[in-house]
Amino acid sequence: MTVRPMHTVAAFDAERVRRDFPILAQQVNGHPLVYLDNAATTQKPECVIEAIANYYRRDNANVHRGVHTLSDRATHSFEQARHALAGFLGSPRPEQVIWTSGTTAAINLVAYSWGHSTLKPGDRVLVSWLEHHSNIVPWQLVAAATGAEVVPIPVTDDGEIDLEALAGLLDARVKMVAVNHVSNALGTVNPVAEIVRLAKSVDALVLLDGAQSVAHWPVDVTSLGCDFFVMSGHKLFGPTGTGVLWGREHLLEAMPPFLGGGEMIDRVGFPTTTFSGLPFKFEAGTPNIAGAIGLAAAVDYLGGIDRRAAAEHEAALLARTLELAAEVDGLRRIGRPAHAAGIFSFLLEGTHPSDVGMLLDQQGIAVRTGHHCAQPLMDRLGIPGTVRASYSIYNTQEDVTRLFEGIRKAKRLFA
Ligand code: C6P
Repeated sequence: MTVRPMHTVAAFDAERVRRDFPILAQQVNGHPLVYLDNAATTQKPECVIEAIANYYRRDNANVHRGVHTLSDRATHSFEQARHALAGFLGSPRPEQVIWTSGTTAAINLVAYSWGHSTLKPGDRVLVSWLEHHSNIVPWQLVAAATGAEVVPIPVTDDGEIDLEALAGLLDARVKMVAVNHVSNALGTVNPVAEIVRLAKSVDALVLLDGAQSVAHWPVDVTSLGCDFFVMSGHKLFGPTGTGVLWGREHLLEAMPPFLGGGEMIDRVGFPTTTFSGLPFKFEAGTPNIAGAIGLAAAVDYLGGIDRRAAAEHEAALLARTLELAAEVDGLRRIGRPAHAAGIFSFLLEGTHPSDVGMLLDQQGIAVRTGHHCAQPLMDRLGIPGTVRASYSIYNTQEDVTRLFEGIRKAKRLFA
């Protein structure tokens, strides 16, 4: 599959990239918008918005059903989108790409389908203390139903997975190690190769939650060595309500359907029904056709970006952030991972995170505050939550400067 760039950015230029995102050119509360909530959701380039609008303007029809021209066009674009995502993720076959509504739905699919059919009393699923709730709760639900146990992998005070502790937890009871690629709360980039190597030493499967990694650098599921990889389209410049479960073919083949209904069947009868093969076995009901097409447009857009340069640009934004943070009395960075993606979590002495967030918003600066759907991690670190600034390809050094002007103003107001 070849990705055809819509346009090529010769040298990485955040100002140029920025102009592709119409939402960024607005004032919020009387100030130019500084959007630093990219870990929650990224903004969408014009080409993604256009792809969705054009689909509804010209091609809208249901897929895999009709003999008419519009249905044929919709089906073609929808399946082309699957090919695009397969190429983007380095999947050997497009059939290994299952459309979901996002990371949460993808993890639930694995937990229910694989978990219910495989886990037995006494089996263990390891998840780290760094996980988002969506990589904890589905496993707890399946554990409650099967008698398996969910065991947390310790993390260090710096916010890194404790690999020695992980090694100590591994034995024949462990059937699944489910961890994120990048922590949404702290930005920690987890050492996937080492985690996979350890998990494989006891023949456990590895599910990698890539919700926070795919937008920051190219991901190749084959070289990562994981068994399942999950992601959300809306954190990758695509629309909400889209996502992917990627899995090894033999595992997906062996897993029973999760949801039943149209699309996923071969033949329905009484008393028995037979099911479709991959990927349709896991795609009951009318899918998010426009969403898949929009996500493919986002992937196409990224094909025109020098992603290595973009990653270096984001690293430079984080480096400058840490320099400026060191100059602010009473500012405490939360988590100090050796390898971090463009996420900066902090607390300001004597203030509540949500008050800081509101004061920043008044200055047109969008950040997220709270527990970031990572309550166990907040408990582990002994804090109620953080203020989180998260960077993307369209953020600039000017945004970093504005963030710290905002922080200093908040500090003065609370003094
Ligand atoms: N994190 C954040 O602000 P969904 O909602 O299904 O698209 O993604 C869930 C999810 C799973 N794993 C990780 C690592 C995530 O960061 C998220 C979403 C957002 O941090 C919303 S809570």
